[in-house]
This record gives sequence, C-alpha cells and structure tokens, in this order.
Amino acid sequence: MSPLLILTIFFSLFLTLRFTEMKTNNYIESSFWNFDTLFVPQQHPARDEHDTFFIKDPMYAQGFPEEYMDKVKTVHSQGGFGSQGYQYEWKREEAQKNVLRTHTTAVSARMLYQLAQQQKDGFKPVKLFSIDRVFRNETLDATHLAEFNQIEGVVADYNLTLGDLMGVLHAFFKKLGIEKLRFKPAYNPYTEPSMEVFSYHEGLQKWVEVGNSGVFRPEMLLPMGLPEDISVIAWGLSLERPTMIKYGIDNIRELVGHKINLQMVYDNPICQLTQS
Ligand code: FB9
Repeated sequence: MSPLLILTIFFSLFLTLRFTEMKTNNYIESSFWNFDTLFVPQQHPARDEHDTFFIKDPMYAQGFPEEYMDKVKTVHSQGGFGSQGYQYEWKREEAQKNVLRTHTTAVSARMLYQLAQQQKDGFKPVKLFSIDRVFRNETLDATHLAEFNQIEGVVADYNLTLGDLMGVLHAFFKKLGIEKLRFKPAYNPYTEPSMEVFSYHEGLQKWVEVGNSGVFRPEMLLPMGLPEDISVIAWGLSLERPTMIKYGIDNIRELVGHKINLQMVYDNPICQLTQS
C-alpha cells in the first residue's frame, strides 16, 4: 500500500483518457497566479496567513506579463466582459506576494494563459492534468495536514456545458470503479457554476465527497485572451483521501509522516482500484 501506487493509478487513468500532464515543479507561486488570475479578490479570507503560507524571503515576485496584469487589475476593480467585477482598489503589491501554492489550479491558470498567447490564430482544444503537492495553513486534524497532493483535470473546448463536466466526471470516476455520483451545488471564486461531487461508498454505507469542480469564470478566461466561445471545465480531488478510504485508514498520520507503520507497508499486498 503506498500513495505511490494510487498516484500511478491516477496518472495512468489520465493518460488513458489522453490528457497531457502540466508542469508543476514550482511549490512557490506569486499571489498573482495563485489567486488574482483566478478572480479571487485580494480581501478573500483564503488570502490571509490563516489559510496561506506567505514566503518571507523573497517576499515579492517580479517579472509579470504587464499587459495581462493590467487586464486582471481592471476585471477585479471595475469589471468588464459583462461582469461588474469586485469594485475595490486592486493592489499590485498584494499580487506580488510569494506564497506556497494552495492549489495546482494556479498551474492551470498559467497553462491557459500560455495557450491563449500561443494560439492567437485559433484555439486548439486541450485536456490537461496535474498531480502534485499543495500547502494550506489549516488546522491539523485526522484527515488534514498542512499539505496534500492535489489531482486536477482541465478540459478547454468550444461551448462546453455543465452537462459536459458531469459527463467527464462520470468517465473519470468510472475508471476508478465508481459508477454512482451525485452533484451538489457549491461555490469557488474561480468557477460558476461549481459542484461538489459525491459517490456512494458501499463499505462505509454512506455518500462520500470525492471532489470539487466547476466551469471557469469569464472574468478568469477572457483577460487571458481566450476566445469568447471557449469554455473550460475543471475538477479536483486529493491523492490522500482515496488512499485512506481504500486502505481503511482514518488518521492521515498513518499514511504519511514519521508515524507510519513500515511493517504494514511491507505486509500490504500491492492492489488495484477496480478498473472497468
Ligand atoms: O479528495 C477528496 N475526496 C475523495 C476523493 C476520492 C475518493 O476515493 C476515490 C475513488 C477512490 C474518496 C474521497 N476530496 C477533496 C473531498 C473531501 O475529502 C474534502 O474534505 C477534502 N478535500 C481537499 C481540500 O481540503 C481542503 C479533498 C481536497 C480537494 C478539494 C477540492 C479540490 C481539490 C482537492 C478542488 C478543486 C477544483 C475545483 C474547481 C476547479 C478546479 C479545481
């Protein structure tokens, strides 16, 4: 039993569905890519040190795409693209603050911006994924550490709908042997509509939240230069939760960290999440 096995399963699942992996080799991100490009307002509670690890040195990032940063400033402070924005005074200094990334959705923002820049003459649909560490300054409990591995899928294509998102989620979880899904309306600053995803877990005899998802907002995509009729659907989950549920582990410290029982690691047979 190792998270590595589960990692391999999710990795091969995405490759089977012909997704391309996004480069995630930067744990430190500027607040600009981690929050502002995702239309997360600068006074949002997720942006204070109670939820986010801020870097002391170097405290500030440099080297932003100035033209794009101006568009992000405008959509936050005055709106545009049919949105009224947040009507507040957006500060460059706040966007420059370096953080330990709180989600790999920051990487998705970078990728979508690069694609928009590269594909000025006609956007080619893409399917992207990322699996890597993210950091949250949260209260530690049996299922939460200050870091976890986020799994994220992103599909960008012409005129995608919420129905397409539900369809992709069914295809994704079916590969994990999960057929029955329920969708519950949710809220994220960067997606509208947003849905929490639940699946019925026979062993636990209850509905388990297996992820979050949504359609990226035009206030995020249009300042990047993406064509109006391109919509982007995305979803996320963790690597640790499926591993814990699969192996009946109720305290995450038995899965990662210095307390894990190595004997249990050696004794546990390699096993496979049922693949349809
Ligand atoms: O992984 C989660 N649950 C889960 C997943 C799979 C599973 O079993 C698998 C098949 C065998 C069992 C459980 N969750 C997400 C749901 C909950 O555990 C939740 O309480 C904890 N969440 C983490 C964040 O906690 C603060 C899990 C983590 C999470 C949550 C949201 C996202 C990513 C990870 C996201 C996203 C997103 C949304 C819209 C657009 C792009 C990304």
